Amino acid sequence: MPISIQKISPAIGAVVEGVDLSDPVPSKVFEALQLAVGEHGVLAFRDQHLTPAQHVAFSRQFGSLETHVISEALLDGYPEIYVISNVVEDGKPKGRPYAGTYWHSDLSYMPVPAMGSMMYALRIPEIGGDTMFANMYLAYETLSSGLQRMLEQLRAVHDFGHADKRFFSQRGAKARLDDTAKKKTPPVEHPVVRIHPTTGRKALFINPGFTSRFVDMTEEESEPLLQYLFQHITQPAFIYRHRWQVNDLVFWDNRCTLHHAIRDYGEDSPRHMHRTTISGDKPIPV
Ligand SMILES: O=C(O)CCC(=O)C(=O)O
Repeated sequence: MPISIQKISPAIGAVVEGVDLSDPVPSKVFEALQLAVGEHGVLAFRDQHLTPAQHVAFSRQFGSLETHVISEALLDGYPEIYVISNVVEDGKPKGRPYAGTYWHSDLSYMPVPAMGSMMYALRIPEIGGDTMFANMYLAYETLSSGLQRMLEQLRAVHDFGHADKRFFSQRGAKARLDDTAKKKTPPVEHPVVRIHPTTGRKALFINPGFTSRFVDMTEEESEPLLQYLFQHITQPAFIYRHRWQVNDLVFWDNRCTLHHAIRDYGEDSPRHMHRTTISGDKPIPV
């Protein structure tokens, strides 16, 4: 069966059929997927039957893999797999529960952020637990030329601990990031607009989870423009919402998308996912 790549929503995402990810993909298919992920932002593959080793092998075709700083959520024997799970067995959590329940781009808080992530669904709640994805090319392209020009001159600070401050401390919850993980992730700076290395398109590169302020400005000064941009970025017309099925593998491009896991299911609804994270390059400024 030849490979087919069909758009899944007007703004972002495609479904890929005709590929079995349990075997190394031929170089022609690999090249098509590498182009497609930059173009569509998100690629969904249904009904894939993958062991952790096969998941890692497919991911490695796209680059070297990251080991997540939250070491207690790594899969035994497979440190390249970050487990996102609310399952508890014998009193021990099987992974990090309810990760990424805010808009973000994976590892934007690192000096070299992730190129892509591949999440494989092992257990899914009967209802709920979807993931939303937003198109950062469209977010940039739909701004006025004046604001585009201004943003192209700016850099922003990204900080893993910022999500705790923006989303969790206000709700009275305890910090989700411990001191060891914080020490490994001091704040970094990136251009606010980046050029995607395969499509050549400009994408906004800020996110509510990890972007704390613009460089050379205070948080207070940055907040009004950041808030405007966060609202703009996440408007419904720029979004695809993935309803997971067991055995889905979703590959997203962190250079031109944001994503947000929806926490609308409880501890009595098991959700268990494996994620690999593909290393990227330093963001290319305009
Ligand atoms: O669980 C999800 O749907 C996404 C989790 C997430 O945000 C991430 O892996 O970066």
